[in-house]
Amino acid sequence: MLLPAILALFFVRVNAHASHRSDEFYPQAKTFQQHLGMDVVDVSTEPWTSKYGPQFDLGYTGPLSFSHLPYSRCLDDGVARFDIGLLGMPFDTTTSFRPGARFGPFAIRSGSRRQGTDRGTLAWGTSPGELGAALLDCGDVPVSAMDNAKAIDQMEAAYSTLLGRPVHGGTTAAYKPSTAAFALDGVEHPRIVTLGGDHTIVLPILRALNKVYGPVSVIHFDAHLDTWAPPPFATGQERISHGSFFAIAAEEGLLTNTSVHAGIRCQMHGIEDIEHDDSVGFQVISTDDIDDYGIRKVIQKIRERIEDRPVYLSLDIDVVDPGLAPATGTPEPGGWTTREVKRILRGLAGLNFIGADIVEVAPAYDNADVTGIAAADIVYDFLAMMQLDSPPQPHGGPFSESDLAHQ
Ligand SMILES: [Mn+2]
Repeated sequence: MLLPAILALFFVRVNAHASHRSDEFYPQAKTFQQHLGMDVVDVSTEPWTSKYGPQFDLGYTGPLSFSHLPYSRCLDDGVARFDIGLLGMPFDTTTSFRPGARFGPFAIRSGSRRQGTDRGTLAWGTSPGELGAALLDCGDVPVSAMDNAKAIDQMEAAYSTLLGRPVHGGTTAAYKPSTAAFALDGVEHPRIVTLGGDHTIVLPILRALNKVYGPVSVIHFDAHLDTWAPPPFATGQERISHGSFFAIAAEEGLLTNTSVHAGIRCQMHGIEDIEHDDSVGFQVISTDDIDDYGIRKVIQKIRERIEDRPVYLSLDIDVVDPGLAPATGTPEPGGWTTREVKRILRGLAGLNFIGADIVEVAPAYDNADVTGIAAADIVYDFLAMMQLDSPPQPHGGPFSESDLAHQ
């Protein structure tokens, strides 16, 4: 019986206090500023734009697109034109160990927020934006998380849809067409940088590319071979995993036999793994080759392997040491540094890239966003690498040719 009485008393007091406050703080209906003796500002004479200029997004604000690029749902929007599109494939249901790469596109875009594609670096000597390709974030493919066969078909359909779009044709005079010379129809096709997703996304991508270019070479940055033969007794769907998709692609005739791995250091079942890898069409550059032969030789060997063929680049973030990129499904200690990977990518500029991806970023395992930031930085490098005719020279500064370290 006591409680309702206490509550009733409380409400009476609160209401009385409220009306009392109103009278005390707003006598004669003055504004709050007037009451405090402040000058009254007529906001109509000082709109934001005349006082501070246009509204813009800060590095940490605004809707999330890659590096604040324009964003379009390109699968629907047949009007938006681009030369290089960024496309998320949030798929992770063929992962063998730690899942979570469906959040990769989000983590990479989030990691890119402080970047600008119109900003250059000393290492590149230019910026992706200056090189002329119209860049557009094409959003994410809404893939099924429940039906892998459907999801793989959805990714192929999405990639084919974008490959079939007319290109923008460049935003500056620096733009150069790059794919018509290799396309079976002789027409210039857009290029796509895909944000994975687990590594299986490359199978539907290669299927889509095959329809435009025929079989292609692949440069594959990864700690793992990803050419493993599907396990015995696997169902048709189980055969396709993020460790077998290159073997499936070779079965389907999507690859030339002139592909190359870079950064391999995984445990293997035996020499038969390497023999099978060879039959899928890959040459192996191991993680340790960078110490034994030097980074320039690593670059040279990749370039010699690919020559002037159309080439697709796929980079599994686990090629980077897990200390520098921990957020991935199958981490392998002893990897390349982010700096080494970035330097090799610069050395590949001028090859005939028809597309690229970065996969296996699983941000649930990240610390302080380091993996998402590293992945975004690598995507920035892709955008420059895919447009330049040749690798950039060392920046110079106080150094001359004779100061170059020889390896
Ligand atoms: Mn992989």
